Amino acid sequence: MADRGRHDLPTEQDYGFPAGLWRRVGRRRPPGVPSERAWRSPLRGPWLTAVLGSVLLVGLPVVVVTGLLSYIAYGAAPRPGDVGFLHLPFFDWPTSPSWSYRLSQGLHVGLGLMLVPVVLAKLWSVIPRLFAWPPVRSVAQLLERLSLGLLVGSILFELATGVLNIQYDYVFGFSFYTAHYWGAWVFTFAFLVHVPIKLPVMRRSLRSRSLRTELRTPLAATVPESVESDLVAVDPAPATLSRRGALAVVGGGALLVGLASTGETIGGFMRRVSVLSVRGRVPGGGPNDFQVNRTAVSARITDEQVGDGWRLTLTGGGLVVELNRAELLAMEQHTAVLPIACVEGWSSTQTWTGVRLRDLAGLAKVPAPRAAVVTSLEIKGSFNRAPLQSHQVLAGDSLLALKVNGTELSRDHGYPARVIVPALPGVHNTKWVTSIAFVGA
Ligand SMILES: Nc1nc2c(c(=O)[nH]1)N[C@H]1C(S)=C(S)[C@@H](COP(=O)(O)O)O[C@H]1N2
Ligand SMILES: [Mo]
Repeated sequence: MADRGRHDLPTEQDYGFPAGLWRRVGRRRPPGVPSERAWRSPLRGPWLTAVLGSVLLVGLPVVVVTGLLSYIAYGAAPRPGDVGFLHLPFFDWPTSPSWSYRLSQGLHVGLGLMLVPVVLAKLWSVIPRLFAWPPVRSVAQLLERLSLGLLVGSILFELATGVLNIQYDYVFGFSFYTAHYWGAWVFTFAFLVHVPIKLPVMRRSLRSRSLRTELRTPLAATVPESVESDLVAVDPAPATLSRRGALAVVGGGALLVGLASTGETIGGFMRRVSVLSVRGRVPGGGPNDFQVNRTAVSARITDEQVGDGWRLTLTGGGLVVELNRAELLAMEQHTAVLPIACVEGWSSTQTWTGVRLRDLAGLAKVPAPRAAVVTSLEIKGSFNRAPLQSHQVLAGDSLLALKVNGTELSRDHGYPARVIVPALPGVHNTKWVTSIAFVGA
C-alpha cells in the first residue's frame, strides 16, 4: 500500500467489498459531488485539523460536564423534562459555595459559545472528506463515518439549540431541556468513539510541524503541508492567508464571542458592549440596574396585584399563614451577597435583604421541610412556580428578599418579594412570590 499514490483507485484490500463493483462506483462520481481537485485551500492539512481538534478535545468535555452539572443543579423537578433512562443519579446541589452554579453555568455557556468558531473551522478543515468518493471503502470505515455523522450532527444540534435558547425565548416545538440533554448524550457517545480512533493521527500530525515556526511564517512562505493526506489539496491555490492568520481569525473570533457574551457577568463597561449577552436591557442606573430576565410588564403583573392588598400565603403544617409586607419587614431581616446565575450563562451578584426562608418555614410550622413549592403572581408561563429542596430552604442565606442593595426591590426584580437561594439556578429564584407551600417531612 505504501508505494501506491494516494489518488490511485483503491485495491480490493482497501475495500473489504467486492472490488470490481466498488471500483465502478468509485469511477462514477454523481453530479454535485465536487471532485477532490475542487478543494484548493493550501491551509488544509492534518496539522491544522489536529490543532483545531486538540482545542476541541480539551474544551468540549468541559462544556458537556458543566451541562450535566446544570441538569443536576436543577434538582428533581420540574425541568428538565422527561429524559427517560438517561436520568442522571442526583446528588443535592450544595448551597455553598454560592458561586458554584455561576461558575459552572458561566463556563458551560461561555466556553460553548467560544468554541463555535473552532467547531466551524474544524468542520471546514475536513470538508473534503464529506464528499469523498466512493463514500465508503470498508465496513470499518462505514462504521466510522456513521459515528462521524452522529458526532457532527449532535454538535451542530447542541450549538444551535443552545444559541437559540439564549437569544430567544422558547422558539422550539419541543422541550429545549430534553432535546439538549439527549443531544449531549448522543454527542458524548460519538465523541468517545471518535477520539480513540483519531488520537494517534492527531498526535502524529501535531508533531509534524512546529507551532512556533508556524506562528512566525508569513503569508509569502505559506505552502501546503507536505504529508500524504486526503486533506491536503491536490491542486492547491496560492495562499491568501497564512496558517497563523487562520489561527488568529479563529482564536480572535472565539475571543470576540467570549467578550460579547460574558459582559453581563463581568459588568461595567463590558456590560454595554456585550451585544450577545442578554435579551433585555434596563435603561437607567441605580441599585436595581442589573439584568432583568423577564419584566413585570411582560409577566403581566398588575398594580393591583402588588399594591396594599398583596399578601404572602404560607402553608404547611395544617395551617394557613397570611402576611402583608409590613409584617414581613417587621420580622428578623437577614442580608446576603448572592448571585443570580441564569441557565443562559449570565450572572450578577447583588446584596439582598429579607426574611430567611427557614424562618417562614417555622412560621408555617414545618421547621424541617422535605421540600417547598414557591408560587408567583405570574399566571402564565413556566416560571410561575418552582420547587426548592430541603437544604435550600434551610440554608442560612436563603431568603425571601424584600430589598436589594439597600433599597426596595424594583418591580422588574420581583417586588413585593422574591426568592434568592445560594447556588440555585436563576430560574428557580421566583419573582413576585404570592405563596410558599412547605412540604412536611
Ligand atoms: N415569576 C417569575 N420568576 C422568575 C422568572 C420569571 O420569568 N417569572 N425568571 C427566572 C429566571 S430564568 C431568572 S434567571 C431570574 C432572573 O432574575 P432577575 O430578572 O431579577 O435578574 O428570575 C427567575 N424568576
Ligand atoms: Mo434564567
